[in-house]
Amino acid sequence: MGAIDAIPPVLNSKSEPPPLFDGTTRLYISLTCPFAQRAWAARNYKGLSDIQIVPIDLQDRPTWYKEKVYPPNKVPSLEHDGKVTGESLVLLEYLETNFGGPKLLPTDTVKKEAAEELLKYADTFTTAGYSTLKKPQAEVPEALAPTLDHLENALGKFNGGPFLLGEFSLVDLAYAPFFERFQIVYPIYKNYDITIGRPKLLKWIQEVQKIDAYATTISAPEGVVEAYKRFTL
Ligand SMILES: N[C@@H](CCC(=O)N[C@@H](CS)C(=O)NCC(=O)O)C(=O)O
Repeated sequence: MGAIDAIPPVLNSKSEPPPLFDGTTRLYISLTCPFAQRAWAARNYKGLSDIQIVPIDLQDRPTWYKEKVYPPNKVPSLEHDGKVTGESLVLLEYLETNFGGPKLLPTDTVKKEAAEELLKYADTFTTAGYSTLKKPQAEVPEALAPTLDHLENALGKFNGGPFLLGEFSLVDLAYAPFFERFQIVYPIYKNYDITIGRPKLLKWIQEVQKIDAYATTISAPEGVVEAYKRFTL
């Protein structure tokens, strides 16, 4: 697919800004940020190679990013049509509405309702995932059960998956970057496999990771393990 191109160099505090607001559409990301990964993979899947990927180094952030691009100073953000939009879930819908390429939201009423419910639930899932990383090992399976079971049950609704609405959609992109990281770090830091007894979830993440548009956005597991140590403290 056209949009799966070489990843451009990462910009840091020493880098000049791109020629801002020159009509180019730019998606600012960090190569390791799960929020940014949502929008990055959606852009790839839709084949939107006209949207330039601009990776920035969050540990050594260019000052122009906050001053001239996105005052909240977070990624992702999208420079498009003379304005900048942030918030990953907002951006998923923005890409869906304002750009071409394969659609990532269903038109079917029942699936649309399910999409809305699951997109709303995404924050509950991520919050549970991060807060449970701080809990003692013995409490982990019970603390994670409600959110993991919610997704396992959701995967049974539409032709048994493999994706959350049956076919691949924005909903999968809302969850997968976080699930991918939790699947790596829970066995290591909490001796707990988050897919144990949840075969649909295991199949789901495997299928998402097979999609080229997503596969190119996956972070190296060693980097995830190292970066997530701080969430366990
Ligand atoms: N709610 C935001 C969260 C984005 C976010 O927290 N991104 C992190 C990187 S993974 C970030 O930019 N952190 C920098 C900071 O908070 O200063 C979204 O969904 O886009």
